[in-house]
Amino acid sequence: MIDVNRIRADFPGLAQTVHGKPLVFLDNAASAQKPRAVIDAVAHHYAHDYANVHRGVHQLAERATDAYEGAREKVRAFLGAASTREIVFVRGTTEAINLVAHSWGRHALRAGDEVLITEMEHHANIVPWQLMAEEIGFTLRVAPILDDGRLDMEAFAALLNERTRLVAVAHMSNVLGTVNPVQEIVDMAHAHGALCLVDGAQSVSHLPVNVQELGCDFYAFSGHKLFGPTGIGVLWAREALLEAMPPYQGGGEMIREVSFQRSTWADLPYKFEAGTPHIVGAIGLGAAIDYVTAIGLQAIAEYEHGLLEYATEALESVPGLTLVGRAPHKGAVLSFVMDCAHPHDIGTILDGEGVAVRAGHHCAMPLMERLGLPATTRASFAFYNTREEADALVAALYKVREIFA
Ligand code: 7TS
Repeated sequence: MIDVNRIRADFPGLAQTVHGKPLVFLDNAASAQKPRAVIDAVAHHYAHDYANVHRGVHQLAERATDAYEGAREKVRAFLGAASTREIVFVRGTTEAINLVAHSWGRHALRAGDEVLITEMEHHANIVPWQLMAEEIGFTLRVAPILDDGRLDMEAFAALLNERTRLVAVAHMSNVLGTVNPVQEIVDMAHAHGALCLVDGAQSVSHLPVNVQELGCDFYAFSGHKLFGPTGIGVLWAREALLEAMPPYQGGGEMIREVSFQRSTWADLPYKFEAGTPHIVGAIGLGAAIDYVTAIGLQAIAEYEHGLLEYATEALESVPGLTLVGRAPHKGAVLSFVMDCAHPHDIGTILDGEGVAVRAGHHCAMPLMERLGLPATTRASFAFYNTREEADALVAALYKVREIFA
């Protein structure tokens, strides 16, 4: 069970007022607040153990390397991966997908091949494929969604064929909250000889993930949405795939030997970690993983499901408000529009009431076009949010009605 008051006490960022009102932070899908454990791990490392990794012969370099590689092991266990050789530290989900598109894509894709994505993808899982499609000449295909925000599985199945080489799909939509049936999608992709990349940016902080159980081939996520630092994220991929893929960036750390004639590559995962990495970011991410693991992702998922049900019913009571995204299996993301006000104006009024949400296209412009909306307002919950905060959101929305309706 989640003891939300005890959890809230761990997050110093939550205990403040904005515009004279208690902060109600409902912008977790954009980025999450940090627990003291993460802040302290980062500060401690900079204060006591800081040095570059892998190269020094001295005590601090050894401590920094141990902490950095220790974080990699925490990520491995968190994802249920077979080996730390499969855990590549990157800047975030965006860089992870670009790495796959540029390295695997350039190596494996040919003109005439197809990459299949969905209508609910974030720009980070659209644009890298467009860039590579332009270069290589493969075709980008898009599986549609149903009106309630579910993926249209029949249409998805019909789009799979012998030319499909990769299916790249969000585990959970950042706009609709939809949780996609990833295991089924992976099985369908594999049955057609295609690989499957899962964009886990929104899922890792809300539900248990085990890459070996999912059976996918690539999994990407960002540390900052998992209560860790910005600028650090993870690409997990099967070892055999990473072995076959050429380096993404060249430089220090990623080589075995360099001469002016030719260079050879370091072992996994270092082949994909050119340059000095975000050492302290990785250590902070390790602390974040320890934190959420101690609470338990299953307990988090159950608690947030209760919040979602409560907030959904509360928002439905607001006259003139329409929820966008009603999939039966969804995370605690509530996008909505109101008949009386523009999403950005709603966001501004809510901010005045202390309620932090996001308004706009949420980096999913093709999805907004499918929905026939220029923008939505989005309240996204984390396990430190409460039913009282959902009530505060609703009260602030009544204020919006008072002002605009
Ligand atoms: N994929 C999904 C599904 C996302 O929600 C995001 C970020 C990304 C990829 C990119 O992650 P990044 O850490 O590399 O930027 N989504 C959001 C959002 O919904 N609001 O701000 C960022």
